Amino acid sequence: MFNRRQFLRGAGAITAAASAAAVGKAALAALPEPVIQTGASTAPPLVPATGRPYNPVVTLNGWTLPWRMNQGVKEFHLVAEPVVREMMPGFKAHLWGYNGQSPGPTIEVVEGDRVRIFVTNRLPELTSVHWHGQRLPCGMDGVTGLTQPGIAPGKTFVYEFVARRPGTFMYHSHGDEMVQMAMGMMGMWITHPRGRHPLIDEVDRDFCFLLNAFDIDPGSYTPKVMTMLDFNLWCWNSRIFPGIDPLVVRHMDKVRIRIGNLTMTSHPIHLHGHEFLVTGTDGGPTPKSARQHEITENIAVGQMRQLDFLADEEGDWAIHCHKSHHTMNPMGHDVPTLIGVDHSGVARQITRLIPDYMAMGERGMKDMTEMEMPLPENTPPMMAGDGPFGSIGMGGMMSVVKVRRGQPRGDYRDPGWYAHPPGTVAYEFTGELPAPARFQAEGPGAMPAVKPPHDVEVRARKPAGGHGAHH
Ligand SMILES: [Cu+2]
Repeated sequence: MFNRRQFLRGAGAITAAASAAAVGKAALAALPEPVIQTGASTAPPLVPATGRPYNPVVTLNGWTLPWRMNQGVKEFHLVAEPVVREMMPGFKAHLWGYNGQSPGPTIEVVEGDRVRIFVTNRLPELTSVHWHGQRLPCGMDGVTGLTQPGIAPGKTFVYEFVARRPGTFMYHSHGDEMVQMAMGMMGMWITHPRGRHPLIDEVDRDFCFLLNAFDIDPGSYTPKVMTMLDFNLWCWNSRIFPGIDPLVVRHMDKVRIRIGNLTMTSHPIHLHGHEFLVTGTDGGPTPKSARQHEITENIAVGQMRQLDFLADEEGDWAIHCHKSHHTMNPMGHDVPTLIGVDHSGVARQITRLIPDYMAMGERGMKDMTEMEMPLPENTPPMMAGDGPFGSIGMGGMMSVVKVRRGQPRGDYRDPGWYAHPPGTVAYEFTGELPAPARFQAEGPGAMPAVKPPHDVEVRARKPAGGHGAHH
């Protein structure tokens, strides 16, 4: 557990660090006390008590970092450190992050704010923080070796710049980047517009989350940092479904969802039941003439997207990555496809050798969600998430937008499952099935062969000038 006295003892030495020389001595008289988060639940929006007012965001399974005003400068304190992240109930991962969690806290500021961020390194190796997408002095860009020396273990560096343009941004490690990103060192940054903005509408609910991915073997706790593509945990804010909180909104709310991608592949994020406008990208607000309605938006690696929609349809609407492997939890990709294969005889023989053997997948793989398959300790189920009608059979990058007429303004509490009006749910047909008429209408004449198939002769010649051959 984090202990304040221990931290301050460390900070005493840090204050003397030469790296801080560029910043006024007054600013360093005392570091802002770091705020540490130990839980993984969604914190309520942090309404600003100081500085310009704005409508704060809600970070899914995350929180916003409180700040201190120091002579007109917003001061934040990020602590890079090993953390334990609950990725879903019953499954914890040993990650690296900031202030007790991965991802780190969301930083929220206002366009034009002067921001000072203290970054203390409590990792066993050097780090630095890159402020992804910000306009800033080059020396504040946070690239180890290029724009600054790495922050050595135990040291604190200071970053200071003006948040010049409004939008959705990210921050992440830029020292031993491959390892530290694979371990979860990232967070979101929101710069709210100063006053009314012609291209940024005011919304009732403003959600944000990062797309991130880990490769953690079943039964273990630490990500494999060398993995490049074959991740087995596809996360929103280092959480996997059903561990991702729902996005709870009031019927007819204007809703904004901001998403940043720090995985190594793109994610087509798909919302059910509504169309959204892509109102912002990495470059800032999208001109109104260039906006189009979408139901799926592909978010490439390193990109941010801002999606706005009117929640005018009540219900429990799925929102998920449309790459179906990304709505799954750990599995081996070398499992053969066995749909249609009757392997009951084989299973009987194998069971003589391996009593626990379980034949899988001959009717698809969803059966496995209902099987009580023994899993190693600290392993999430491959597909899980119980809904009101049974197993949802999904994991990974998935949540539910819950649109409710009765949801009070500003209330983010889960209202439970949607009570469908009578007669509006798909139902089982129990009458007699009519014979399919089209089979009689179609015949061999429906698509006549151009030419009866005869033996086909192909002449192939090796490009290197070898001998021709007849087949
Ligand atoms: Cu995906």
